[in-house]
Amino acid sequence: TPPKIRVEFDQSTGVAVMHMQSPPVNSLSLDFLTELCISVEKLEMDKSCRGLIITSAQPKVFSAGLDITEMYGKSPEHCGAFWRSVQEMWLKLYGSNMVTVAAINGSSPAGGCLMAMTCDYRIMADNPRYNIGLNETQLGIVAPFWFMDTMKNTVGQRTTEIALQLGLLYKPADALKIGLVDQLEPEDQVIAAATQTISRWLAIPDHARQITKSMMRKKTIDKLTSNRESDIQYFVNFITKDSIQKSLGGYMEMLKKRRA
Ligand code: CO8
Repeated sequence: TPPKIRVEFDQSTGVAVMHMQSPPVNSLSLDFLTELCISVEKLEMDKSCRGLIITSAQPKVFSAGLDITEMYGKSPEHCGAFWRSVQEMWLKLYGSNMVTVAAINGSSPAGGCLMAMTCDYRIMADNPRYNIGLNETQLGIVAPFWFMDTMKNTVGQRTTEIALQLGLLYKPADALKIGLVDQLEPEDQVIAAATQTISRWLAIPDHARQITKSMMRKKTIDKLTSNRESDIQYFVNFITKDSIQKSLGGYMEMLKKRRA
């Protein structure tokens, strides 16, 4: 199978661009997340790499979020391994020493939004057909505490309460208004704008910026790190319930019908 992640590293700038290329919609499968984590780890260990831009090679979609087929009709063991890889992705990206910028060139629901929120800065394509947000409740599921924390850290408590209960997906202009994204650009300029932003961030001494980032995020990261196993247990119990499986099945049907 072809690689789901393609990394372009520019030695002269110290910036890597990670293209997610898992057709059709970059859904976060176990394989995809494993590959992504390996790529991030490699870059993290490479001292010459100081910045990372995450973007999509698929048209219209940044990432459709967690791959629902990894949570539907699967064994508890599989669901557990899958959830561990979701945690790993979040821990690696939210705790990265690199400057990270999400170049959101398409829709970014649920896990896609989570991934974008792990970055230091978000630039979204100014196309009203795209949306972004944590829409879990619309699927009859509940965003885990660390999804909630990440959103709270991004847009604040009040906005998060509303967004999460209603499972809101925001158009780019509205996402900008609530601070879920930081900047809008015409679609074909999103990556160039991300490159520009990152060079500004890289002008700050690395150690000072890194310590600041890590101090800001430490409490949130420690909360998951010290509850990892119970979070997996909770997820597996929740997702394998008959009622939840039924919701997920219905949601997948709806996705397919909508297209037909
Ligand atoms: N997982 C698996 N397959 C998916 C997913 C997904 N998340 N999203 C789309 N697909 C499939 C579709 O079913 C479709 O399959 P097929 O070709 O067989 O019909 C194919 O991908 C293409 O999808 P669309 O035709 O819908 O493509 P569009 O370009 O029209 O739309 C969107 C793209 C906007 C991304 C749209 O597909 C969409 O809205 N997808 C669903 C997104 C979503 O709701 N994701 C939520 C996942 S749950 C999550 O991330 C966090 C869960 C936390 C769990 C906590 C429990 C405790």
